[in-house]
Amino acid sequence: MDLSSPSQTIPTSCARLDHGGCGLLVTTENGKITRIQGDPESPLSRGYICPKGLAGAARNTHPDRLTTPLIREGARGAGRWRAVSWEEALGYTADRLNQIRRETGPQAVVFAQGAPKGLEHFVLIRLANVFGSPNVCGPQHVCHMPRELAGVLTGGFFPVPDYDTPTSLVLNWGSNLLRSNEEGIISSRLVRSLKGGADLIVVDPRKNHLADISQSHLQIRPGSDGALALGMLRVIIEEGLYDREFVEKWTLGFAELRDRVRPYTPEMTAELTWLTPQEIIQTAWTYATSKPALMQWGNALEHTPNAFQACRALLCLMAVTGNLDVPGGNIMPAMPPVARLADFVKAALLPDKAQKMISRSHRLLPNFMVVPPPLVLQAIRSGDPYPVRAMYVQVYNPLLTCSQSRETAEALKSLDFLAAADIFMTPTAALADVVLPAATAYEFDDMGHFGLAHGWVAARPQIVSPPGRAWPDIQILSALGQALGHGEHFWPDYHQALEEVLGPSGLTYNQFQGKKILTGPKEYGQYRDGGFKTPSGQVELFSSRLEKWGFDPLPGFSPAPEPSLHFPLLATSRKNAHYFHSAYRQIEALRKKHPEPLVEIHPRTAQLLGVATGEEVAIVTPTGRIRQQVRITEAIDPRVVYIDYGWWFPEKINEELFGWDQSNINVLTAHEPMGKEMGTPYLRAFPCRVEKIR
Ligand SMILES: Nc1nc2c(c(=O)[nH]1)N[C@H]1C(S)=C(S)[C@@H](COP(=O)(O)OP(=O)(O)OC[C@H]3O[C@@H](n4cnc5c(=O)[nH]c(N)nc54)[C@H](O)[C@@H]3O)O[C@H]1N2
Ligand SMILES: Nc1nc2c(c(=O)[nH]1)N[C@H]1C(S)=C(S)[C@@H](COP(=O)(O)OP(=O)(O)OC[C@H]3O[C@@H](n4cnc5c(=O)[nH]c(N)nc54)[C@H](O)[C@@H]3O)O[C@H]1N2
Ligand code: SF4
Ligand SMILES: [Mo]
Repeated sequence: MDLSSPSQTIPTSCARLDHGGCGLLVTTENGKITRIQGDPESPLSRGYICPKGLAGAARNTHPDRLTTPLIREGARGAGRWRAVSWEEALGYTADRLNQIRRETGPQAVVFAQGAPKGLEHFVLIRLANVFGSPNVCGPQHVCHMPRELAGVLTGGFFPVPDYDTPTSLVLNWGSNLLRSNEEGIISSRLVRSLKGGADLIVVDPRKNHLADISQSHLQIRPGSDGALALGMLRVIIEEGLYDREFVEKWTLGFAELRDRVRPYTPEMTAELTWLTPQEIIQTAWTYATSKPALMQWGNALEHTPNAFQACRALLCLMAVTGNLDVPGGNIMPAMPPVARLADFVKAALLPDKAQKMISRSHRLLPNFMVVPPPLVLQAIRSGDPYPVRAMYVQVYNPLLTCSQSRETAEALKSLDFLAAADIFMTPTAALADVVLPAATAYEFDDMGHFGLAHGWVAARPQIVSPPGRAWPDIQILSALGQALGHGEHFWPDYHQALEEVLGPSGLTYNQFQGKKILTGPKEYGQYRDGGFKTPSGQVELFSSRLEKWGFDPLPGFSPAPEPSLHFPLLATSRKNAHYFHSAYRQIEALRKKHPEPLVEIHPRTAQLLGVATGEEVAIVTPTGRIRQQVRITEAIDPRVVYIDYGWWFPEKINEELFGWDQSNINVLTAHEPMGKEMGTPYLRAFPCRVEKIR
């Protein structure tokens, strides 16, 4: 790419603002981005672009960007830094990590990352494997992995909605694509299905825009999705609405499933979910008799300890209705011809990883290879199952995004060594010993979606230069690998990492860039030759592996805690259209749209509490207390409150860690109880109280 060309428009794929992957056309003049538009030719987004995507240039040129490596001078979190060269920062980091490896063992160093942006997540895992640490940590226990692992254990793959074929029904369950586009599943694809005539059912505690345009909105009690799915399965089985041929030929454990769901009568399910028996029966009938029907299932399912079981129940629904791996249903993604993930991350260097991970003593699912952060934080504090002394954190702000923030902060403060790579100084980075400035989208050659189970990878070429001394994360990790003494596993030039991934496709990066996106050939119903990729070759409604590992082999439901006198309201949340989790509150164009944290309350509840729109209130749980401003809305049930998520205040430079604990929802959440399968805590559906501040 000629970065100095006076004016050019370059096709690329958006990310690093979230991970949606919209096709974009980016115009530059004299090395500066002057315009970002949606690319109408992108098969994923067809010209769509969201407010965050439009703010991409403002983010890159923001005056608060980190532009030089920093080493801590004063006390942890005091905000006193010394600007240093890359050589000094990486040399210092490598010395500290090597010292801890020598003294305590490689497992005492944890490599952590939040939601992946591009290739850096997989280079980080490679670094951990090369270093010898089994402990890679991240939010997968609350993001995608409950759905993906439940999918793999049930039918051998993660079933994604097939928006490329007309469908008759979209069952939209705990997902809000119009605000929070997902990896490869951009709202424009859903909208096209609806315009093509598909009906829409929305399962959501909130009357959002999708609910407004739906044929039917099930305003469900937060955290009770698993019960609704079991109740629908009962109706479908008892009333003979299932796909007999598919069930007989291709499923294992139908009789056991029938017994399991028998107690979930419409009446009992109605009590658990706050719906009516008629709504449950009607939804079961519509989903089972609309051919084909696809399920747009979202992240809300993954925020209670019941997450994995709820996802299993939804998979059983897809299977028994014959909507699995059929055109217009939920299908097996067509994987592109790129390097195998296990090869790229050098998994073979650590064959006994599962036996060595911090999570081994918690007996989570044996094929869940990421340690849930609560277990890392507990190990730091307790030394159990062994001491954890250092963390390398990139693209991650756990002080805001992990459960039980105060515990998280105490744990991070007690580490012997913490390094953080970010593009801005965040509350988490502010606690570090070394802060490394990362380059962001448009500032280096990258690739999106490698290693994710969605079926494509996208080119993201460099368009402008990074500010100051910022480096791409993959370059930082490669140089750190070399400084640690593992040069043979890393690259003198980070572009070689991209070429390594592209190897099997036979394409150079430039050729890949020309194609924009790589995917595999789509083939429906491959299971007909050779079966599903499960031990039985069938869709395991009753999972033989779950049984062997000591988990419930059938989908089950455990209700969330009931509200009480002291904590009478049920809290939940959703993603914000203008931010990505805790990120980008410093970008003026986005902040203007949503300047303060808002807790949403039904008018009747607000009246009982004597609070009004705009008033600051306290929100309290047994774990903590925060403040947010009231917004009154009829879109929710009077028993529910929606708490804004991800709030810290980059402008509060004189307050402790930028006011990280003032309005942060995760001050209210707790690591325990956690789901047996993957350690998922209650991020939603927890009781709380709202207090007027007098
Ligand atoms: N209560 C509650 N908690 C939640 C959720 C919820 O809904 N409710 N959602 C959960 C989910 S689904 C997820 S995925 C996690 C997300 O958790 P996180 O990944 O921690 O979320 P972010 O706030 O996006 O933090 C990412 C950080 O990366 C930085 N960054 C951006 N681009 C780059 C880059 O290119 N390089 C580097 N080095 N840094 C970069 C940003 O400035 C930001 O500080 O949170 C989870 N936590
Ligand atoms: N703008 C923006 N886009 C994003 C992100 C972001 O932070 N901002 N984050 C990205 C990431 S990492 C992810 S994982 C995805 C997540 O995106 P989504 O899957 O859409 O998840 P959420 O927005 O958290 O919640 C979706 C819906 O669940 C509803 N909900 C809340 N509680 C419950 C419940 O108990 N049951 C049911 N059925 N519904 C409930 C909410 O009202 C909301 O409408 O978005 C991605 N896209
Ligand atoms: S939805 Fe995500 S990928 Fe698409 S433009 Fe917005 S930030 Fe970029
Ligand atoms: Mo996520």
